[in-house]
Amino acid sequence: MRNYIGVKDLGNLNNAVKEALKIKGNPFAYKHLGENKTLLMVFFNASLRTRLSTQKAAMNLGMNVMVLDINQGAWKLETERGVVMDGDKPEHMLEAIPVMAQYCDIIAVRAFAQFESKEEDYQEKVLRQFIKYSGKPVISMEGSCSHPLQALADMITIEEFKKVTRPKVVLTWAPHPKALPQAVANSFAEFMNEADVDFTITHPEGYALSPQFSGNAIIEYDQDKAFEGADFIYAKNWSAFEDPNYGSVLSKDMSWTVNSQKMSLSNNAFFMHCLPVRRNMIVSDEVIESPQSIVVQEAKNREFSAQLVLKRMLEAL
Ligand code: SN0
Repeated sequence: MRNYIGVKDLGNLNNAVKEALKIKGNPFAYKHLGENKTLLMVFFNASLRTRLSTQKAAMNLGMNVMVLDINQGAWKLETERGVVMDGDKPEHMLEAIPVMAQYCDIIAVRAFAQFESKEEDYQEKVLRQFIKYSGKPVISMEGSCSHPLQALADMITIEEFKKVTRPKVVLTWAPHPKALPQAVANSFAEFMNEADVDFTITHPEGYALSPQFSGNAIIEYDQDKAFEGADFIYAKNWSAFEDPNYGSVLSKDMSWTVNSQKMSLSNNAFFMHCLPVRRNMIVSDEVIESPQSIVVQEAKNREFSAQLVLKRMLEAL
């Protein structure tokens, strides 16, 4: 594998999930692969799970790991060419990226949506610049419109917990105080469209995701109706995608919070969320603390989604 930006980079999704579960069964079996190889993780935004799970995955493979937090200790980076750099950004990405590439074999990057230009966000402008100017394999640790390491971990988790061959999976919007990217919801939808599941997305009107990601999902504006018969409830907030509201909060309707009464409409569904989660906005204390909540198991699988991607990249170096 050269780069990991979306589901297509995995080839056959079933095989990828099987391979990740095999790695989970024996995580240190490939320790020789990463000998004297270095992963550089570059963060433009905060992280807890991605930072720890990706580093752990690299260590399982015997790699060395370096972490750079742009905005905390590194020079602030200019991203636009042609700018007179007389402001607060001392370094340009056009030098910084090839320099970073000198010290590593694989680069993983987190760069959230800026919400300044939908076109730039949906072209994954920062990740594309890393691919173009580093000459190294690049992993998205959440770009501006997708989070494929999370979605692969979600896929692995559903495979482990499903009780029927073709479960009903529901992605539900839930309220949040701030404008969040569509990235997690986009990638989850992208992967579910490739998976053998019955997939519904429920959200208030005005929150349609990009059709490029929502694909063939059933769209249901009545959350209660969407929950009926669900085997998995995947909650997430996202800001509006459609123009002219791109990146805005249109609703904080607390009747969309996932609580016990709503879960009781489902088929005793498992509750999933990528975390971090705002309790009693997105999900009630009762639901996230219930035995049906599998958010921690889901986070554990971040290690194996990252390890699968790193393993395939190391094999192709
Ligand atoms: C990010 C998002 O894309 O929604 C990362 C999720 C893995 N979430 C946040 O930025 C949450 C911030 C907050 O204030 O709750």
